[in-house]
Amino acid sequence: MIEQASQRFVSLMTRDTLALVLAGGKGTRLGALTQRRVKPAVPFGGRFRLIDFPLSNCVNSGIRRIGVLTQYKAHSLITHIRQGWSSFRADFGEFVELLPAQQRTGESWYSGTADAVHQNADIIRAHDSRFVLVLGGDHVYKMDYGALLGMHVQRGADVTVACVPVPREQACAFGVMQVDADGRVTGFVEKPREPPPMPGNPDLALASMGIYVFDSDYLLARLDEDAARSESHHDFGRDLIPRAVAHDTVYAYAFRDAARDGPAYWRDVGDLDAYWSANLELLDIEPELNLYDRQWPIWTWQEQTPPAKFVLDDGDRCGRAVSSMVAGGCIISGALVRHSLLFSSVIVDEGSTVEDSVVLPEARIGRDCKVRRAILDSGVHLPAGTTIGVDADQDSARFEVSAGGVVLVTADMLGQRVRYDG
Ligand code: ADQ
Ligand code: ADP
Repeated sequence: MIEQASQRFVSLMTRDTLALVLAGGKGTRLGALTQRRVKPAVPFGGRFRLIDFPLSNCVNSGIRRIGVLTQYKAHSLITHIRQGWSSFRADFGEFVELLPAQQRTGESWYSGTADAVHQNADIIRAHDSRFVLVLGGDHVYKMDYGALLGMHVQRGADVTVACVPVPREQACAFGVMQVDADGRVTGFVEKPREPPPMPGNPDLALASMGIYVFDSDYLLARLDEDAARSESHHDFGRDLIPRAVAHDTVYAYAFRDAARDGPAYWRDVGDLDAYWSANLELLDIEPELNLYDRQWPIWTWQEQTPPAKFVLDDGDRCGRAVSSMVAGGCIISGALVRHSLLFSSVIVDEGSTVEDSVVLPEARIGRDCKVRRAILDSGVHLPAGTTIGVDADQDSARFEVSAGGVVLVTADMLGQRVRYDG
């Protein structure tokens, strides 16, 4: 009975929430993968784009009023949102709407994450929701935002920030928080050089996930103040959240996996190595991120494709894939694919071997190629006999090589024309 009553309560809150997905940032650490497309539009998991994760989390949590804030290189992101996320019923009060930088408040384009939200203050006010949930558009995770909202209301917080513990040496890439025994945030530093450790655990630091719940009136008032402060960067992590911690009531929501009794899966695919390993981790027999979970599906848009096909070539070589995921439309012809993730409509020709690689849609690997530890961008066409991941000097002369030795190949690097929304 209590359970039922509290579920009803959560559904009232999720319906009274406007989610704003920040998807305009000019991330640079994914190198040439974000040369044409903003990071939330980067393909992930054989079928999805990064932004599908926060958007699916919203839908699965019962939040169906969503704005997506775009600015930098938004073409493929806009195409994807239009194709995959525009069928909400406006007459039910449900929508995913694009909020591009459009100089609603002055002469400038979005200058920081808080400014991006502030420039849409009139739209937020018009939607008249009690809560605003601010999300990054580029993290991989499955999260019920209803639980986060529930805690926000229970604690009577002005702001609630979702957080996970991360190894301390990685914490300088995040906002790092300190909390008291009650879960109240007592300190917040954005990307500190020396991240403060978690009490009793010197190897971990508590990272902000960049996910914030605000009461709408509170948020709009703080954004007005921030806009007037000339010394501000107009950024949530650098300005708004630290000030809220100093002056107001900020609580931390620990993102946990009840089944594992530990921190939940959350990946900030910050650089090429993290992108490559987060994709290949999906090939584990029991991956931490289960994409086959019918309780919490990840939605997307994808072209209709015929099934993946594995064929013998003339010399009777068997086209096969082992420890791999192969999306629709792929043809593996007399080639071996091992421990790799192939997105849709990839073609691998006779005599080639693809190992430990992530191959984005519509790439073609010609005959007798050897590809190891690589990321092939969409539309890449490797000429017959190409080797990648075999000769490090040759790779670094032609392609982008990550710190961890993963080779990124884009169509531009091969002087090839690219399909614009790939
Ligand atoms: P970062 O991810 O480094 O840190 P940022 O680059 O501001 O912060 O990006 C956050 C999100 O906002 C991304 O989805 C990005 O695309 C988007 N964004 C950035 N600038 C934008 C702009 N001008 N207009 C629209 N969208 C924009 C943040 C927090 C940290 C936290 C990490 C978690 O600041 O405290 O630890 O997220 O990854
Ligand atoms: P000019 O000063 O010759 O107009 P700009 O490079 O400033 O050249 O602008 C060229 C066009 O691009 C203009 O139409 C301008 O409005 C548009 N523009 C400039 N900056 C941006 C931006 N950050 N986002 C979207 N459009 C922009």
